[in-house]
Amino acid sequence: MHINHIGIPSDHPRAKSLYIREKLVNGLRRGLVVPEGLIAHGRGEAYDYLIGEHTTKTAQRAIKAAAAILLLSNRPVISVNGNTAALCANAVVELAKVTGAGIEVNIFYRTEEREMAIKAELEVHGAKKVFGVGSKASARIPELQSERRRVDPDGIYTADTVLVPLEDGDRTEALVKMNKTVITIDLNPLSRTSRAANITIVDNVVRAMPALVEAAYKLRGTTMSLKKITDNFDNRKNLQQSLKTMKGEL
Ligand code: PTJ
Repeated sequence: MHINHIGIPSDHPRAKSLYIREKLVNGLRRGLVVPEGLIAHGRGEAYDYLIGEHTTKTAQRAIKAAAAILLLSNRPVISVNGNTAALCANAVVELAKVTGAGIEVNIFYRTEEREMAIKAELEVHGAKKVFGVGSKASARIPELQSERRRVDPDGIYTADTVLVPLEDGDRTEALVKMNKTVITIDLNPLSRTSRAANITIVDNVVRAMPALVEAAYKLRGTTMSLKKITDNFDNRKNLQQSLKTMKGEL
């Protein structure tokens, strides 16, 4: 049995889940994550438990459709908040590379220090350009009151597709109203975000983001019609299927 430096034995039945918590706590200490982010994660954990803490077939279908949309888009952008930066900055950068997407920092609890910390974290993982930091976030999403309304005119504001992992519902609704295609990753299939998005991946961002990278690499090299994949995807049905899976687990 191996015990790591933070004291989690590798054969602990919930080791994986505890490692993820540690990543977030570490992110909090480094100024990426807000305390509220830990609460949000706790809610996510409860839903993760209900789907069996693995990427379901239903989530895989959404991941494939999301990868296809990202590849088809002219100006896709990945929106990054504190939790996403702490949990999977690496996969965000990789996904941006394979799909040609931009990366933008967009946070609910906005401070310049956090914006800079998240940008630096993305750069450590290889991001060359990060939108939305400081005065660059000079455009406004109409009808949105939170700090999330401030976006980069060269990023989210003019994107055709936006990936918004771990989101609050308001902005998803506002982005859809702006005629953007919105993809989200949210473990709660009942959230306003999940219902408002065009494609919802009901999975832990820790698994979904690397799975998106893999799907994008696969689809990039195939002759399959990406349009057909996206046309055949029905988000409402997919969400219902996720709920069924949760009931089945019970
Ligand atoms: O970094 P900031 O300032 O932008 O703040 C980020 C948080 C997450 C605090 C903020 O966006 C927030 O308050 O989010 P909500 O409204 O609590 O929504 C978070 C949603 O993400 C909930 O539906 C959770 O179930 C879900 N969630 C939490 N952790 C994960 C998750 N979904 C996927 N993977 C996770 N690890």
